[in-house]
Amino acid sequence: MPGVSDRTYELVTRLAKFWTFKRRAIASELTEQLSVIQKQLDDLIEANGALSSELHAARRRSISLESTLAQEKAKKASLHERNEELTATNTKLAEERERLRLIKSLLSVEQQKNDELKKLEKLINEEYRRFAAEESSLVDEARAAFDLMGVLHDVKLVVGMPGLLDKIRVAVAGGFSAGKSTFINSLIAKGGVKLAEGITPVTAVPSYVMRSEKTKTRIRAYSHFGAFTEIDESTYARLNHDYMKGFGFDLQRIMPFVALETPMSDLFGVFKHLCFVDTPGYNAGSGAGSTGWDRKTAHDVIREASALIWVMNITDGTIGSDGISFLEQFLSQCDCDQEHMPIFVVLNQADKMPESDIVAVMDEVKELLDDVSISCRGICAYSSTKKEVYTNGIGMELSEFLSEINKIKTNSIGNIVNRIKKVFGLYSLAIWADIGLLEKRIAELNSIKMRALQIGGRELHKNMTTIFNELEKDLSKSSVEHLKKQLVECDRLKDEMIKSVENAILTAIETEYHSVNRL
Ligand SMILES: Nc1nc2c(ncn2[C@@H]2O[C@H](COP(=O)(O)OP(=O)(O)OP(=O)(O)O)[C@@H](O)[C@H]2O)c(=O)[nH]1
Ligand SMILES: [Mg+2]
Repeated sequence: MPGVSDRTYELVTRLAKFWTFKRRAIASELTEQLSVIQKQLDDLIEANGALSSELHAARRRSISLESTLAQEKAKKASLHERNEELTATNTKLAEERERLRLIKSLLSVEQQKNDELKKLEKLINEEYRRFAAEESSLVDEARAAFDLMGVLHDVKLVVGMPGLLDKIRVAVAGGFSAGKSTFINSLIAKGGVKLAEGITPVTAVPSYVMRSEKTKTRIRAYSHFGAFTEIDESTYARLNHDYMKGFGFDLQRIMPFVALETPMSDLFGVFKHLCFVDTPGYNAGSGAGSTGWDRKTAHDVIREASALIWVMNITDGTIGSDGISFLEQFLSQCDCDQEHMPIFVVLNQADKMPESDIVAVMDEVKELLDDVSISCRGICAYSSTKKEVYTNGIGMELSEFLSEINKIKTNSIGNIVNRIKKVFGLYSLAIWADIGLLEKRIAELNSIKMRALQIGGRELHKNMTTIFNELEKDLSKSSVEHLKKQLVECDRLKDEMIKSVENAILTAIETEYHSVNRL
C-alpha cells in the first residue's frame, strides 16, 4: 500500500488534471489523507515535546551527575592524600617506636657489676679534680686532665668490650663521603654486616669492626657505662645522621659507639688482630645535633688508635688545608710519638679517574704531606666499590701496611698504666722542682738574715724582721711540707688508679668469659 504522502501526492496530481472525474471523492480522500498527516504531525510534535522534556531532564541529571562525579573525585583525592599522610605517620611512628626501643634498651641495660670501674671514675672525677684544684706546680694541667679523661674513656671501652684488649685499633678517618665506610665494607666478607654508606653525611656513631671467626655477625650498641645491648642488622643499618636527628638529642651521649664482630674477607690478607674503627667525617658539621660533635668524635676515636688510614676522595684532587690541619692537630694530641704513628693514605674512588690523573694526585698529596712533615707509610689509589687497587702506589702497599700493623704488640693494660704513670710523673717532677726552688729560697733568706745580723747588728735584724716575716709566709717550711703532702697524694692517686684499671679490666674479662660460656 502506498504511504500517506505518496497517496496524497497521487491525489493532488489527479485533482490537478482538468478532466478528472470524481473530483469530489478525490478531494474528500485528500482531506482525509491530510487529516491523517495532521494527526501524524500532531503525534510527532507531542512525541518531540515529550522527548525534549526528557532530554532536558537527562541534561539536568547529567549536570548533577557531573558535579557529583567531581565531588567524588575530590573526595577520592583527599582520601588518597589522607592515606599517604597516614602511611607516612605510620612509618614515622614505627621509626619512633624503634628509637624508643633502642633508647629504652640502652638505658635499662644493666651495667656490669664492675665496682673498680666506678672507683676509677670517682678517683678521676672527684679525687683527682680536688688534687688538681689545690696543686699549682704543673703548668699544663689542662693537658693532664685531658689525658686522664682519655684513660677513663679507654678503660670504659675495654671494660665494655674486652675483645678489644688484644686488638690493634686502626682508625679509618677523613672527610665526609670520602668512602670510609665503603672502604671498611670492602674488607668485610660476603654475607657479613655492612656499614651504612651514602652521599649525605652518614656515619654518626663510631663503629669498631672486628673479625669474627664464626659466620654469625654480632652487633653491640654500648652505653656510657660500659654496658651494651645487642641490636639487629636493620636497626644498625638505620643509625645514620638523618635517623639520629630524629632523637632530638645526641644519641652519642647514651650510645657512644657500636662494635661489630663480622666475618672479614682476605682481600689484603688475614689480619686477626686488627680492629677497624669507622669514624664520622671530621667535617660532617652539625649533623648529629651539635656543631663540631663529629670532629670531636673523630678526634677522640683516632687518639686512642694505634694506626690511621686516611681516606680521601681522589676526585677532590688534593688533601685540602682543613684535612691537613685535622691531621696536624691529631698528631699533636696522640699518645704515641708523632713520627711513629703509622699513617696510610687511601685515595679512594679511583675508579672515577683516568690512570694518568691518579698519578698526579698521588704525587700532589705526597708533596703536601712532606711539606708539613707528616710522614705516611704509603699512598695507594683504590676503589672501595670495585675492590681494586689502581697503578703503583707510593711507599708501602696497603697489604704490607696492614700486615705490619697486625704485628704491633698490643698491651692495652700496660699502655693505659703507662699513660697514668706519665701524667703523675709530670706532676711529681713539677712538685719536686717547686720544692727545690722553695728550699733554695729559704736557704737564701736565712743567709740574708745572718748577714743582716753580722753587718747591722741586732738593730738592723730587728728592723728587717717584718719584711722577713712576710717573705717567710711564702717560703716557710710548712709550704714545703704542703708540697711534700701533695707528692704523697700524687703517688697515692697514681697507685690507686693503676690498681683500679687493672682490677676493672680483669673483672670485665672474667664477666665476658662467664657470659660467653653460658651461651
Ligand atoms: N664509584 C665509587 N663510589 C664510592 C667509592 N667509595 C664510596 N663510594 C660512594 O661514595 C658515597 C660515600 O661513601 P661512604 O662510605 O658513605 O662515605 P663515608 O666517608 O663513610 O661518609 P660519612 O660516613 O658520611 O662521613 C657512597 O655513595 C658510596 O657508594 C668508590 O671507591 N667508588
Ligand atoms: Mg661513613
